[in-house]
Amino acid sequence: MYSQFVDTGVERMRCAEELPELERAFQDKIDSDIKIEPKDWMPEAYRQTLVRQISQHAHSEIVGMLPEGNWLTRAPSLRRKLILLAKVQDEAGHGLYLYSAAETLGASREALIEALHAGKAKYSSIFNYPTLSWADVGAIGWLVDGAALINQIPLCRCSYGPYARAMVRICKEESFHQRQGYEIMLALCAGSAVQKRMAQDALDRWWWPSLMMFGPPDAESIHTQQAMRWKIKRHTNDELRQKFVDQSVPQADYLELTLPDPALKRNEQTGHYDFGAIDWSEFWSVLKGDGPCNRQRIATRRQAYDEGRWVREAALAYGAKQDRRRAEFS
Ligand code: BYC
Repeated sequence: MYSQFVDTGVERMRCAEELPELERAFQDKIDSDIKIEPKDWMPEAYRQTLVRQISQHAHSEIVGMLPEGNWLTRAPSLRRKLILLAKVQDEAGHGLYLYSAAETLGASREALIEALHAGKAKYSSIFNYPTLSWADVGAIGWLVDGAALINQIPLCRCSYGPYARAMVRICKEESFHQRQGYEIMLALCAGSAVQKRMAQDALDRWWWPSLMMFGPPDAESIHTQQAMRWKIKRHTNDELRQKFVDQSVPQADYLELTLPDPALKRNEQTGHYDFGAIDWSEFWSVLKGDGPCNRQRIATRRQAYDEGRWVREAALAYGAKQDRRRAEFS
């Protein structure tokens, strides 16, 4: 257990006296781009912010397997099935690295998972929408993984070492995910009229929820300012959303698809694309648990956890047996 979590009266008094100095030294480290590591002193609010963000991120990866998992048995060819299977497995891996990163901050994985299953923990709003056709798998890869990549590349430079390092590998894999999605869209758009319509329909349904992935507008983002001071976040929600729009317009043009936003227009002065108003009431309603699939997602996760209990028990029993054997022979 790290020294700042030791809750003795003496320790608390010592910390209270030294707090301003510790906080100054901590912020100096952040300002000099020195990574914070698990055993370093950190303000409690920094630790809690990281546990919140990393665990929400881990939950998003795990719940994020479900919309695409829905198409594993229905992928249109063996090649597509293999690729999708690999992608979904990558997401499970991302969830596990991220739970491990949260554990370095003293959070217990069981407690985090319990909060998810109780409907108390957040995960990305995007995974509460249904996948109605194969084109949705393409749209998720292109747009959702594309948005994730824009959000997550800056996290490779996050001030907390274990999170930043986990993000390096995650981003490499996300980049493959984005390309597999775009390649599905390319194939559909070069196919029959029906396939092209499927691609357009998927784009119409996934576009606005993808913009919401970046979080509320800066003016309503309660955590951004402090998270940027601590260099957990390097850009605001609106900055990243704009980057995503600017990147997606030429990609949609290449596919000869239409982004479902009549207000979308290049602004010659700023060099960016202006876009229409986002329906934030839909976003907040999804966050409250009232999106199209929230209840189904949590029920599926709970069932998977219960049905996997014997695997966890068997792995623990095997580990204990190995430990006993090692002790006997040493
Ligand atoms: N969905 O002050 P704000 C993936 C919450 S994984 C749900 O701006 P912050 C992928 C926010 O948590 C995608 N909740 O917060 C996986 C806060 O609520 P609390 C996940 C959202 O933290 C598999 C409140 O709204 N990526 O892409 O500064 C397959 C106020 O927001 C959302 C990550 O987790 C949302 N969209 O900024 C394919 C990346 N947005 O906690 C793809 C890491 C906001 O006060 N996370 N909220 O109750 C981040 O970068 C930041 O946490 C966010 C939000 C930009 C998401």
